[in-house]
Amino acid sequence: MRRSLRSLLAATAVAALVLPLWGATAANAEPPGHSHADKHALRTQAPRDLAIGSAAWGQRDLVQYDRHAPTKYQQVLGAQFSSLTPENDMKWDAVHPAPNVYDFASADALVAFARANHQQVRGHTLLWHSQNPAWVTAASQTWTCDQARAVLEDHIRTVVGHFKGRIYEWDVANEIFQDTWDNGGVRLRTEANPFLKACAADPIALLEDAFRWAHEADPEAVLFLNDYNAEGINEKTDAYYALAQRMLADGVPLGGFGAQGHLSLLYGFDASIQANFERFAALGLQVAVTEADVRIPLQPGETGPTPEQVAVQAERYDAMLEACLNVTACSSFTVWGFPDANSWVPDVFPGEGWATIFEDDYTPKPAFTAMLESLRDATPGTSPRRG
Ligand code: 9MR
Repeated sequence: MRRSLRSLLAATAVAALVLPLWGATAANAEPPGHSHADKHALRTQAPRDLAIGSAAWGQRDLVQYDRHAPTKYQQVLGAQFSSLTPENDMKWDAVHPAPNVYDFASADALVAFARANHQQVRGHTLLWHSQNPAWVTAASQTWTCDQARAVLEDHIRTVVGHFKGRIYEWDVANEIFQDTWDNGGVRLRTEANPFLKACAADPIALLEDAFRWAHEADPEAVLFLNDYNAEGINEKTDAYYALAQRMLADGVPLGGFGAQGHLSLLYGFDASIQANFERFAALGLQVAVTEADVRIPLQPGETGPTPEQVAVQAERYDAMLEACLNVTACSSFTVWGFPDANSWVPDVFPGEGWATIFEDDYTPKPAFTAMLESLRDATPGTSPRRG
């Protein structure tokens, strides 16, 4: 819902007053400790069974968890969200630090937190060019395609198998296409991604098998392609659309397409996100916003944005959510962590920040309020998963 800045700020002030009353609630389950849905929680206001998620870093924030004495962060995470995505805990370097060594401690802590708070978990991620352990980077220099396939198959079967029945959506392949500005333009990352590189003669065969291995390890999980700059209809999403058609024609268990949703106020908003979701949905796929945040360029010396920037940020978050709400195949909407102090943005984009929906003292921002209202206004219906 588009609202004036004044009404957004007023509504946010009200939300700030009532939010401390939250308890852990679930969109589709009796909330632990509460018999009434919390009207100020994103998860309870979601229509159909749209999952409302946040990234969380188990190793940093969830390993220490006492459900009777949660930290403030854990209270908010449990109260507001019905889905968690491990921000780092299920990545290669975290779960597979050495050949034949798997370490699920922090990912298990995240899954345990989710279960205690009646939350679902999105798995992230199995095939990516980043955050691979040093042993993969080193070994991949001499891999044949068969060797790369064997390493990837073992990893996927082991990791997906470990979490079998506890993950509802897996980002099997993350950021596998280059951008328009990369050397060679939009094409599969057969240089940066060590697995695709080793199998550069036929990278799609490897990719398709990655989905097959994941499906065999957990037939219930919906398997996603996921990328950034993948919100609107553009050259990159055209490439994904063609890839998805090919995979489906080949009988691959591809189940969804995820647009990460990392936006910046330095750029305009591509309003074709809904049309983009609709074309993937027309293929029979689920769609999702998987990593939403909206970063703001901050003036040197300023830690906060202008009121106008705050309002535009709220509009952008809300526009992504509305695109999801308007497409029934949209199964989950996930923000990429909170509060601002936990955000990846300032490390990677110096001079930009304030990107999440909660301030560092957990005051909800106008973006939160806009999303809460849009969820309340949305038409109830059935989900793609329940058909
Ligand atoms: O938020 C994640 C950050 O903590 C890590 O340091 C970083 C490493 O690349 O990955 C971040 O998450 C990324 C996600 O896994 C894939 N899409 C882009 C996200 C932001 O970089």
